[in-house]
Amino acid sequence: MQFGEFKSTETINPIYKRIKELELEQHILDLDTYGFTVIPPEKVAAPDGFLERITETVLRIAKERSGVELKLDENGSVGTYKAQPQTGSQYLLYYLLMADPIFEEWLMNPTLYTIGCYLLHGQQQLSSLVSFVKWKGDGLMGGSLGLHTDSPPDRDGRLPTCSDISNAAYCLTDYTEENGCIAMVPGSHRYARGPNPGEGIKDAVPVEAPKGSLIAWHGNTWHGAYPKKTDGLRLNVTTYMCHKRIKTQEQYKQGVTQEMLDRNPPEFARLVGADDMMGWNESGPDIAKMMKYMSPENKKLIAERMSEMAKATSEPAEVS
Ligand SMILES: O=C(O)CCC(=O)C(=O)O
Ligand SMILES: [Fe+2]
Repeated sequence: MQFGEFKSTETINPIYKRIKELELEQHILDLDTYGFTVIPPEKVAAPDGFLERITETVLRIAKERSGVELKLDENGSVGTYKAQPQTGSQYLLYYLLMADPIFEEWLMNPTLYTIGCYLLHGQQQLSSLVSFVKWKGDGLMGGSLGLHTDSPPDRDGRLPTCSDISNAAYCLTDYTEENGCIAMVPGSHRYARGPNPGEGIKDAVPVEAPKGSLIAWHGNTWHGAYPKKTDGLRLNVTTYMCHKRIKTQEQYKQGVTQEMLDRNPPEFARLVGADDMMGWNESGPDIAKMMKYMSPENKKLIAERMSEMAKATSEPAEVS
């Protein structure tokens, strides 16, 4: 029997095939079972030297925004950097896609792209691209793990059972518990709600991974981070994607330039919402722009629906 070609799953068959080609089956099983996975550097498949280039770029941007020159083996400081939230031992660098073309290259990384596609059924868009810059100290949550979900909960804390969010940290430094790595509560993505205060801490595990790894998780998974006890930086690039029906954190749809769209494949345009016609004014939706960047699967679906409608209107009305 041939899997990957079923008619009823036409839109997800390409994702299934990509997962197999990239040998990510184990990681999909981890995500489904435990709500997170660690993809080792060789399966992240970034080109040679990419990790070093992106690390240097993040350090350069940190210097531009804070006035402080950071070194991987030394503790940092906030300097003149104002963006919140921040503590005495951590801040976040935001809106990185607009800061250097290397982040466009990262966004199109096949492994990262495929994980987002799987969790969000091909309907993913970039919500934020940030770097958590962390050094010795209590971290963001004052010494507690700060467990939370990335999917925005309802007012009563409930979440949909599907994933609305796919998040992934590309580790630019080694992740160990002592180094203040991310904490996960295995299986918590199935609870479809966020943690109550203090809940989940005893079940949390440190997610240890060498630099160059990609730690990916389902938006419902309870997670936080351990305080950093060692000297030096813990650095990452975190790519947070959301389903197209959800608001994005950063404003890529408005910010991305035509030049950026032109130098990247149509998948990039869809990730930054160039095909999103919502938010129109008296001129109505920009259907031509939507059609220009729409995925082949959606185009096919629309063509089929239109031909059905045309057929239905051309058939003679039934006389009773
Ligand atoms: O600092 C960490 O590793 C946790 C970060 C986090 O909560 C996130 O990226 O959503
Ligand atoms: Fe988070």
